[in-house]
Amino acid sequence: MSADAAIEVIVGAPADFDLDGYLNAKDLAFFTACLTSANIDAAPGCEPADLDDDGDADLDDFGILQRCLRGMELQVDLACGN
Ligand SMILES: [Ca+2]
Ligand SMILES: [Ca+2]
Repeated sequence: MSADAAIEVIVGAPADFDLDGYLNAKDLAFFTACLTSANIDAAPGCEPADLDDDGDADLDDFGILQRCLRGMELQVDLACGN
């Protein structure tokens, strides 16, 4: 029961690209590797970095990531991207 609850927390967390339940330097590294200019399609494999779902991985998406960034010790807040 508790294992299911833990999985529920991790799945769907905005910007937690490696799905470890934390938004930290590893997720930031993934995003910065995918960062492009506005209106340029995200590179193959970089689709998760398109946090606002408009096809690119730009500074708008980074703004969402920044609101979610909490460091190594805290689990991501599922509502942080709203
Ligand atoms: Ca993560
Ligand atoms: Ca985007």
